[in-house]
Amino acid sequence: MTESESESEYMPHDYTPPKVWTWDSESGGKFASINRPTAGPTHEKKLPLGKHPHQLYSLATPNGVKVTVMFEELLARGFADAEYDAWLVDISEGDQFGSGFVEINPNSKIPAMVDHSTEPSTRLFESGAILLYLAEKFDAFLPNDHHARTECLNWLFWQMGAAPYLGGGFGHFYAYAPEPIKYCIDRFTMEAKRQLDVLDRHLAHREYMAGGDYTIADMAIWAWYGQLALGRLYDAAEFLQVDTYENLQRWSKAIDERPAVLRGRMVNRPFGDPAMQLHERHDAGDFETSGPST
Ligand SMILES: N[C@@H](CCC(=O)N[C@@H](CS)C(=O)NCC(=O)O)C(=O)O
Repeated sequence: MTESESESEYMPHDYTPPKVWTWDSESGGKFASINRPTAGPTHEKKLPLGKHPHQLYSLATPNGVKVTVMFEELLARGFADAEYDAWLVDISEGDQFGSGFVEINPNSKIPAMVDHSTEPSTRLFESGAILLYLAEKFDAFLPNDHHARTECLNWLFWQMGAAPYLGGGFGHFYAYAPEPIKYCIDRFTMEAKRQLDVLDRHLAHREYMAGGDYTIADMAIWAWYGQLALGRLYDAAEFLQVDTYENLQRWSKAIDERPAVLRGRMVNRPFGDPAMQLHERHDAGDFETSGPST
Protein backbone atom coordinates (compact mmCIF):
# COMPACT_ATOMS: atom_id res chain seq x y z
CA MET A 1 0.00 0.00 0.00
CA THR A 2 1.41 3.42 -0.92
CA GLU A 3 1.49 6.23 1.61
CA SER A 4 -1.28 8.15 -0.15
CA GLU A 5 -3.51 5.03 -0.33
CA SER A 6 -3.13 4.39 3.37
CA GLU A 7 -3.80 8.07 4.15
CA SER A 8 -6.96 8.16 2.07
CA GLU A 9 -8.38 5.18 3.95
CA TYR A 10 -8.32 7.27 7.11
CA MET A 11 -8.86 10.82 5.91
CA PRO A 12 -11.87 12.01 3.94
CA HIS A 13 -10.37 14.76 1.71
CA ASP A 14 -13.49 16.71 0.85
CA TYR A 15 -13.35 19.14 3.77
CA THR A 16 -10.94 21.99 4.40
CA PRO A 17 -11.75 23.97 7.55
CA PRO A 18 -12.57 27.60 6.69
CA LYS A 19 -10.66 30.46 8.38
CA VAL A 20 -13.56 31.01 10.77
CA TRP A 21 -15.93 28.25 11.81
CA THR A 22 -19.63 28.93 11.41
CA TRP A 23 -22.48 26.91 12.85
CA ASP A 24 -24.17 24.60 10.35
CA SER A 25 -27.27 23.48 12.21
CA GLU A 26 -28.01 20.94 9.47
CA SER A 27 -24.78 19.01 10.07
CA GLY A 28 -26.68 15.80 10.85
CA GLY A 29 -25.99 13.18 13.48
CA LYS A 30 -28.27 11.97 16.21
CA PHE A 31 -27.96 14.99 18.52
CA ALA A 32 -27.48 17.72 15.90
CA SER A 33 -30.93 19.17 16.54
CA ILE A 34 -30.27 19.83 20.26
CA ASN A 35 -26.62 20.88 20.18
CA ARG A 36 -25.64 24.50 19.59
CA PRO A 37 -22.47 26.55 20.14
CA THR A 38 -23.94 28.93 22.73
CA ALA A 39 -25.02 28.58 26.36
CA GLY A 40 -27.97 30.02 28.27
CA PRO A 41 -31.73 29.43 28.19
CA THR A 42 -33.70 29.25 24.96
CA HIS A 43 -37.13 29.56 26.59
CA GLU A 44 -38.90 30.36 29.85
CA LYS A 45 -39.87 27.25 31.81
CA LYS A 46 -40.20 26.84 35.56
CA LEU A 47 -39.03 23.57 37.11
CA PRO A 48 -41.66 21.45 38.87
CA LEU A 49 -41.37 21.13 42.65
CA GLY A 50 -42.34 18.06 44.69
CA LYS A 51 -42.67 17.34 48.40
CA HIS A 52 -39.25 15.89 49.25
CA PRO A 53 -36.06 17.77 50.28
CA HIS A 54 -34.20 16.53 47.19
CA GLN A 55 -35.53 17.54 43.78
CA LEU A 56 -33.74 15.74 40.96
CA TYR A 57 -34.09 16.74 37.28
CA SER A 58 -32.67 13.99 35.12
CA LEU A 59 -32.88 11.23 32.54
CA ALA A 60 -31.71 7.60 32.76
CA THR A 61 -28.53 8.00 30.71
CA PRO A 62 -25.37 6.67 32.43
CA ASN A 63 -24.75 10.09 34.03
CA GLY A 64 -28.32 10.21 35.29
CA VAL A 65 -28.32 6.61 36.52
CA LYS A 66 -25.36 7.26 38.82
CA VAL A 67 -27.46 9.62 40.92
CA THR A 68 -30.71 7.63 41.00
CA VAL A 69 -28.69 4.53 42.00
CA MET A 70 -27.13 6.58 44.84
CA PHE A 71 -30.54 7.75 46.10
CA GLU A 72 -31.94 4.22 45.96
CA GLU A 73 -28.86 2.83 47.74
CA LEU A 74 -29.19 5.47 50.50
CA LEU A 75 -32.87 4.64 50.97
CA ALA A 76 -32.10 0.90 50.96
CA ARG A 77 -29.53 1.51 53.70
CA GLY A 78 -32.23 3.14 55.82
CA PHE A 79 -31.61 6.87 55.30
CA ALA A 80 -35.24 8.01 55.23
CA ASP A 81 -34.09 11.64 54.76
CA ALA A 82 -32.73 10.68 51.33
CA GLU A 83 -36.26 10.72 49.88
CA TYR A 84 -36.40 12.43 46.52
CA ASP A 85 -38.62 13.52 43.66
CA ALA A 86 -37.16 12.65 40.25
CA TRP A 87 -38.50 14.73 37.36
CA LEU A 88 -37.93 13.80 33.75
CA VAL A 89 -35.82 16.12 31.61
CA ASP A 90 -36.23 15.24 27.94
CA ILE A 91 -32.92 16.36 26.44
CA SER A 92 -34.08 15.45 22.92
CA GLU A 93 -36.85 18.07 23.32
CA GLY A 94 -34.47 20.75 24.67
CA ASP A 95 -35.80 20.72 28.28
CA GLN A 96 -32.21 21.34 29.47
CA PHE A 97 -32.37 24.81 27.91
CA GLY A 98 -35.45 25.93 29.87
CA SER A 99 -34.81 28.93 32.16
CA GLY A 100 -35.49 27.02 35.39
CA PHE A 101 -33.11 24.22 34.48
CA VAL A 102 -30.35 26.61 33.39
CA GLU A 103 -30.67 28.39 36.76
CA ILE A 104 -29.63 25.18 38.52
CA ASN A 105 -27.19 24.02 35.84
CA PRO A 106 -25.69 26.75 33.64
CA ASN A 107 -24.10 23.93 31.61
CA SER A 108 -27.55 22.61 30.50
CA LYS A 109 -26.84 18.91 31.08
CA ILE A 110 -28.56 16.31 33.22
CA PRO A 111 -28.34 15.37 36.05
CA ALA A 112 -29.01 18.46 38.16
CA MET A 113 -30.77 18.83 41.50
CA VAL A 114 -31.71 21.11 44.36
CA ASP A 115 -31.39 20.25 48.04
CA HIS A 116 -34.15 22.18 49.83
CA SER A 117 -33.12 20.95 53.28
CA THR A 118 -30.46 23.69 53.50
CA GLU A 119 -31.13 27.39 54.06
CA PRO A 120 -30.89 28.78 51.43
CA SER A 121 -31.39 25.75 49.19
CA THR A 122 -28.37 24.26 47.43
CA ARG A 123 -28.14 23.73 43.68
CA LEU A 124 -26.05 20.84 42.36
CA PHE A 125 -24.81 19.85 38.93
CA GLU A 126 -22.15 17.44 37.59
CA SER A 127 -22.89 13.84 38.54
CA GLY A 128 -19.57 13.41 40.38
CA ALA A 129 -20.23 16.49 42.53
CA ILE A 130 -23.74 15.23 43.29
CA LEU A 131 -22.45 11.79 44.36
CA LEU A 132 -19.80 13.35 46.60
CA TYR A 133 -22.32 15.80 48.12
CA LEU A 134 -24.78 13.02 48.98
CA ALA A 135 -22.03 10.73 50.28
CA GLU A 136 -20.80 13.47 52.62
CA LYS A 137 -24.30 14.53 53.63
CA PHE A 138 -25.27 11.01 54.70
CA ASP A 139 -21.77 9.76 55.57
CA ALA A 140 -22.31 6.74 53.35
CA PHE A 141 -20.64 5.04 50.39
CA LEU A 142 -17.47 7.11 50.94
CA PRO A 143 -14.92 5.41 53.20
CA ASN A 144 -13.69 7.27 56.30
CA ASP A 145 -10.29 5.59 56.27
CA HIS A 146 -7.73 7.99 54.70
CA HIS A 147 -6.37 5.62 52.06
CA ALA A 148 -9.68 4.06 51.04
CA ARG A 149 -11.36 7.50 50.86
CA THR A 150 -8.56 8.89 48.70
CA GLU A 151 -8.68 5.85 46.43
CA CYS A 152 -12.46 6.24 46.11
CA LEU A 153 -12.02 9.88 45.04
CA ASN A 154 -9.18 8.94 42.66
CA TRP A 155 -11.53 6.61 40.85
CA LEU A 156 -14.55 8.92 41.01
CA PHE A 157 -12.56 11.66 39.30
CA TRP A 158 -11.02 9.12 36.90
CA GLN A 159 -14.53 8.30 35.77
CA MET A 160 -15.49 11.94 35.30
CA GLY A 161 -12.44 12.52 33.12
CA ALA A 162 -12.52 9.19 31.28
CA ALA A 163 -16.18 8.77 30.31
CA PRO A 164 -16.26 11.62 27.75
CA TYR A 165 -13.78 9.55 25.69
CA LEU A 166 -16.17 6.62 25.90
CA GLY A 167 -19.45 8.51 25.36
CA GLY A 168 -18.46 11.63 23.45
CA GLY A 169 -15.70 9.84 21.57
CA PHE A 170 -16.28 6.13 21.04
CA GLY A 171 -20.07 6.09 21.44
CA HIS A 172 -20.58 9.17 19.33
CA PHE A 173 -18.49 8.04 16.37
CA TYR A 174 -19.44 4.33 16.55
CA ALA A 175 -23.19 4.70 17.11
CA TYR A 176 -24.37 8.26 16.44
CA ALA A 177 -22.25 9.95 13.74
CA PRO A 178 -24.06 10.31 10.40
CA GLU A 179 -21.39 8.14 8.75
CA PRO A 180 -18.65 5.80 10.06
CA ILE A 181 -15.23 7.49 9.95
CA LYS A 182 -12.48 4.91 10.42
CA TYR A 183 -9.93 7.32 11.90
CA CYS A 184 -12.34 8.46 14.63
CA ILE A 185 -13.65 4.97 15.41
CA ASP A 186 -10.11 3.56 15.62
CA ARG A 187 -8.90 6.43 17.78
CA PHE A 188 -11.67 6.13 20.35
CA THR A 189 -11.99 2.33 20.25
CA MET A 190 -8.33 2.12 21.22
CA GLU A 191 -8.95 4.48 24.12
CA ALA A 192 -12.17 2.72 25.21
CA LYS A 193 -10.40 -0.66 25.23
CA ARG A 194 -7.44 0.78 27.12
CA GLN A 195 -9.84 2.09 29.78
CA LEU A 196 -11.57 -1.30 29.99
CA ASP A 197 -8.15 -2.87 30.54
CA VAL A 198 -7.33 -0.31 33.26
CA LEU A 199 -10.46 -1.38 35.13
CA ASP A 200 -9.97 -5.09 34.48
CA ARG A 201 -6.43 -5.04 35.87
CA HIS A 202 -7.48 -3.00 38.91
CA LEU A 203 -10.40 -5.30 39.70
CA ALA A 204 -8.21 -8.42 39.49
CA HIS A 205 -7.09 -7.78 43.07
CA ARG A 206 -10.05 -5.94 44.62
CA GLU A 207 -13.71 -6.67 45.10
CA TYR A 208 -14.68 -3.05 44.46
CA MET A 209 -12.90 -0.01 43.03
CA ALA A 210 -11.73 1.40 46.38
CA GLY A 211 -11.13 -1.97 48.07
CA GLY A 212 -13.55 -4.15 50.02
CA ASP A 213 -16.46 -1.70 50.17
CA TYR A 214 -18.96 -0.64 47.51
CA THR A 215 -18.65 3.15 47.13
CA ILE A 216 -19.68 6.11 44.97
CA ALA A 217 -16.70 5.28 42.73
CA ASP A 218 -18.36 1.96 41.86
CA MET A 219 -21.69 3.67 41.19
CA ALA A 220 -20.08 6.21 38.86
CA ILE A 221 -17.93 3.72 36.96
CA TRP A 222 -20.58 1.01 36.79
CA ALA A 223 -23.10 3.34 35.15
CA TRP A 224 -20.75 3.69 32.16
CA TYR A 225 -18.25 0.84 32.07
CA GLY A 226 -20.34 -1.77 33.90
CA GLN A 227 -23.28 -1.19 31.59
CA LEU A 228 -20.93 -1.26 28.59
CA ALA A 229 -19.47 -4.58 29.83
CA LEU A 230 -23.01 -5.96 30.19
CA GLY A 231 -23.75 -5.08 26.56
CA ARG A 232 -26.19 -2.25 27.29
CA LEU A 233 -24.38 0.64 25.58
CA TYR A 234 -23.99 1.42 21.88
CA ASP A 235 -24.65 -2.20 20.79
CA ALA A 236 -20.88 -2.55 20.96
CA ALA A 237 -20.31 -5.64 23.13
CA GLU A 238 -19.01 -7.81 20.31
CA PHE A 239 -17.03 -5.01 18.64
CA LEU A 240 -15.18 -4.27 21.90
CA GLN A 241 -15.08 -7.94 22.99
CA VAL A 242 -16.29 -6.97 26.42
CA ASP A 243 -16.49 -10.63 27.51
CA THR A 244 -12.70 -10.85 27.53
CA TYR A 245 -12.44 -8.50 30.55
CA GLU A 246 -13.17 -11.17 33.14
CA ASN A 247 -12.63 -9.17 36.33
CA LEU A 248 -14.70 -6.31 34.99
CA GLN A 249 -17.43 -8.83 34.12
CA ARG A 250 -17.44 -10.26 37.66
CA TRP A 251 -17.72 -6.77 39.22
CA SER A 252 -20.32 -5.55 36.69
CA LYS A 253 -22.59 -8.53 37.33
CA ALA A 254 -22.27 -8.28 41.12
CA ILE A 255 -23.36 -4.63 41.09
CA ASP A 256 -26.10 -5.32 38.55
CA GLU A 257 -27.68 -7.75 41.01
CA ARG A 258 -28.23 -5.08 43.69
CA PRO A 259 -31.98 -4.27 44.00
CA ALA A 260 -31.21 -0.55 44.44
CA VAL A 261 -29.28 -0.56 41.16
CA LEU A 262 -32.26 -2.07 39.35
CA ARG A 263 -34.54 0.61 40.82
CA GLY A 264 -32.05 3.37 40.05
CA ARG A 265 -31.88 2.26 36.40
CA MET A 266 -35.65 2.52 36.07
CA VAL A 267 -36.05 6.08 37.33
CA ASN A 268 -36.46 8.76 34.64
CA ARG A 269 -36.29 6.14 31.88
CA PRO A 270 -38.68 6.95 29.02
CA PHE A 271 -37.02 4.55 26.54
CA GLY A 272 -36.31 0.82 26.11
CA ASP A 273 -38.23 -2.05 27.70
CA PRO A 274 -41.57 -0.62 28.98
CA ALA A 275 -41.26 -2.81 32.11
CA MET A 276 -38.09 -0.88 33.02
CA GLN A 277 -39.63 2.58 32.63
CA LEU A 278 -40.53 4.77 35.59
CA HIS A 279 -40.75 8.23 34.03
CA GLU A 280 -40.97 10.09 37.34
CA ARG A 281 -40.37 8.92 40.86
CA HIS A 282 -42.01 10.62 43.83
CA ASP A 283 -42.42 7.74 46.27
CA ALA A 284 -40.97 4.27 46.91
CA GLY A 285 -44.42 2.88 46.07
CA ASP A 286 -44.03 4.11 42.49
CA PHE A 287 -41.94 1.01 41.70
CA GLU A 288 -44.82 -1.24 42.64
CA THR A 289 -47.02 0.11 39.88
CA SER A 290 -44.27 -0.08 37.28
CA GLY A 291 -41.36 -2.33 36.40
CA PRO A 292 -40.34 -5.97 36.64
CA SER A 293 -41.14 -8.05 39.69
CA THR A 294 -37.95 -8.85 41.60
N1 LIG B 1 -20.04 15.81 33.18
C1 LIG B 1 -21.48 15.83 33.21
C2 LIG B 1 -21.99 15.34 31.89
C3 LIG B 1 -23.49 15.40 31.81
C4 LIG B 1 -24.00 15.09 30.40
O1 LIG B 1 -23.21 15.02 29.43
N2 LIG B 1 -25.31 14.91 30.28
C5 LIG B 1 -25.91 14.64 28.98
C6 LIG B 1 -26.73 13.36 29.03
S1 LIG B 1 -25.73 11.99 29.54
C7 LIG B 1 -26.85 15.76 28.61
O2 LIG B 1 -27.57 16.28 29.43
N3 LIG B 1 -26.84 16.16 27.34
C8 LIG B 1 -27.71 17.19 26.85
C9 LIG B 1 -27.03 18.10 25.87
O3 LIG B 1 -25.87 17.87 25.55
O4 LIG B 1 -27.68 19.07 25.44
C10 LIG B 1 -21.99 14.98 34.37
O5 LIG B 1 -21.36 13.95 34.63
O6 LIG B 1 -22.99 15.34 35.01
